Amino acid sequence: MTARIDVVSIFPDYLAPLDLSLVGKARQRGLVDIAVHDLRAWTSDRHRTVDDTPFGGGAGMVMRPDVWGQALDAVLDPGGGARPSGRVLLVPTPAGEPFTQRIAEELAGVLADGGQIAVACGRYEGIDSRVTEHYAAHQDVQVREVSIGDYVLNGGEVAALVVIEAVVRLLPGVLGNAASVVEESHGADGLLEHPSYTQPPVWRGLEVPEILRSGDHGRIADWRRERAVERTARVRPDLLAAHPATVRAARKGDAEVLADLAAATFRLACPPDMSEEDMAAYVREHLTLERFRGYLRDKHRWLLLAEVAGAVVGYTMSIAGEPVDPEIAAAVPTRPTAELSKFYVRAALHRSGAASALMDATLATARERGLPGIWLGVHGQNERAKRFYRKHGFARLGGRTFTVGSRRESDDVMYRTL
Ligand code: JA8
Repeated sequence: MTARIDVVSIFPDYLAPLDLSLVGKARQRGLVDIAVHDLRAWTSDRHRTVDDTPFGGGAGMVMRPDVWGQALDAVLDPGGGARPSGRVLLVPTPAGEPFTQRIAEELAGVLADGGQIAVACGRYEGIDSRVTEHYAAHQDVQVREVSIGDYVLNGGEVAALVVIEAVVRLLPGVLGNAASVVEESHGADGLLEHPSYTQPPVWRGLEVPEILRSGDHGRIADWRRERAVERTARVRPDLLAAHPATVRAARKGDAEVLADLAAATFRLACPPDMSEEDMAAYVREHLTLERFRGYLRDKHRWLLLAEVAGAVVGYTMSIAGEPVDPEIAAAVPTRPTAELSKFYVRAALHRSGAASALMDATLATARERGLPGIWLGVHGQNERAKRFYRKHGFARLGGRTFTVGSRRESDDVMYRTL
């Protein structure tokens, strides 16, 4: 039995777009049978009345249950028995549950099994509440009141178009390329999409990111995942609740991702007035791929990575051993000691829990190494970082000055016992 959708509205012409594009083609190809009905066909008075004033008072009009009952009995044919699979009465309303890709998948499942969806498009202040109550009590009708977003439309018709398009494209045979269904935003991994680019390589002075033209499919996949996670963190941090940060030790093969991440995050900890040239010079000198390969081989260092949804979003590097700076050596109260030398998280993920997970793992690793305390240097003006370190048990020991490029900078030195 073909999938069947009935739409009931006082403005059936509003549903004309269902003849077009992908949904129109699916109908022509017999993949789905969609019928649009005029609610007024089920009125019985001279004026074809569908609404009346609300009991209890208030502005506007409410749609009459008797008219809707006639209409829905006719299109749903409950108990008619001809349709073996599920029936759904779908009511778009701002008071409904949020319509999601998951609901679209469930509705597509009902249709694919030969079921039926009847969409009731309300107008005015909505439909008399007894209508959903009545059909919800019907053994083989599932009532779903859904909202397509937190705003108010003039009626359910546009919301019905949204729901029908989201559902029909999931029906077997509708989309040519099945992979595009699972690869896109709100697919299985619950992340927003990475940015996409096509020809030309330079447009109005804007270049396609070099990595996408490199042909290195492993690095391209990593880059896309990082951009997807970053975008999700910025725009929809709520979606990241499903992807708690995890921490692991960095391995030999991580040198490249570490160098990229270090170059991207270094400027976050720099004073706001530091020049691009000074920052770039520091990155070229200290944060190269070769440097990280060396760091990863060094027995006195341990590097940890924070990952969110499979993307590396932060790292720490710690160094066990005597402080090189004699002033710091004199100030650190316990021996042996270690320096928390680098602690960086991508800016978009600063509030994601990745930093705390990294800190917890870094301190745990220091304890496993039998270290009684750990110190760090943080730029004196980096109040956000200092607050974070204080929250994680660090306290100020003193200060130090050092050079980046042409500038003298001053750090706070902080310390905590383990
Ligand atoms: C409305 Br009236 C009416 C009916 C359905 C919907 S869905 C939405 N966002 N607004 C208004």
